Amino acid sequence: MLKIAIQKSGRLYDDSIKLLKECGIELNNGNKQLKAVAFNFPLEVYFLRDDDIPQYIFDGVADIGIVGENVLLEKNKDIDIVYRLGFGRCRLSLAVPKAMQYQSIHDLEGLKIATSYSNILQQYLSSHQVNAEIHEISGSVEIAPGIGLADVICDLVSSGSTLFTNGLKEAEVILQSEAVLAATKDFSEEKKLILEKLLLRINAVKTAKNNKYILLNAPNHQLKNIFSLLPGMKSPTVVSLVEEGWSSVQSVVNENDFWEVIEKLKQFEAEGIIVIPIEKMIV
Ligand code: PRT
Ligand code: ZN
Repeated sequence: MLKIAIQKSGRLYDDSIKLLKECGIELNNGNKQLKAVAFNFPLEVYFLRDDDIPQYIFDGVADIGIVGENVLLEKNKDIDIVYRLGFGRCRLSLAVPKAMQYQSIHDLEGLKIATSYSNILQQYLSSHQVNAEIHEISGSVEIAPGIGLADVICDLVSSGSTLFTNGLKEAEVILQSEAVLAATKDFSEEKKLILEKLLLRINAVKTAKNNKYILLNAPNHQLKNIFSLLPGMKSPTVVSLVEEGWSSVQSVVNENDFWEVIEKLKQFEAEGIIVIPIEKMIV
């Protein structure tokens, strides 16, 4: 059985559980136990504090885990990132009091910086040859300047509202982060096969989310133009309509260029465009 560690509660919990569910993996974790076994997939799930996940994977207690890249880099264990999951996005930033005239990282020379990410911060400061005093605290970093504990902070930011309400402004982004699937470097052949199966499912779920199924009608003289916009997985499907000179085209379109493609399709006389979400996509 493959052992996966996920966050027990917190910002990554819901998305981690949702991902397993979308992969067709059913768990019985109604009472928030420490671990749960999947009914229909050889997977055992451990519920842990996110900070402990890299160590558990490194020690081999868990084989894989879902954790923020920020935590993984801070803990600096010799484990691999096998999939970037696209949720839990945030950035690790240096933030300074609003009134401070911040121009460059060198303005932090000699200052006191509060953070829960002292390793990442130290590396960043060293790479810019800045000497500052790092004050490690485990939570509520944003209040440190207000209570005189530090001059500036280095903390995770998503909307920026925590910084704003604490009279701080973002000065430098040190790291862009998202949840990742991390894995031990040391797998048995059996576990490797289970991980491959899991990754196939995760990839099918994520690829489906990034694509939409599209159906449209178009005059035959525009089909070449339309195919160039909608290459699809292998190539688009074309079916003749009863109406002479017209065809129906079916393909997939990437979420990122969706509206741009739709606008061009209209220019190429496409009509009756229908767009449908895809549940799973195995390329
Ligand atoms: O109990 P446990 O130790 O497991 O959880 P935790 O409290 O340490 O972590 P948790 O649940 O807060 O966050 C888990 C992971 O979510 C982090 O390691 C990040 O990878 C990711 N993540 C994404 C965030 C945020 N966004 C985020 N905004 N983690 C924390 N924050 C905090 C930030 O520290 C600050 O206090 O939210 C505040 C800022 O948010 P904005 O929206 O006001 O900018
Ligand atoms: Zn934590």
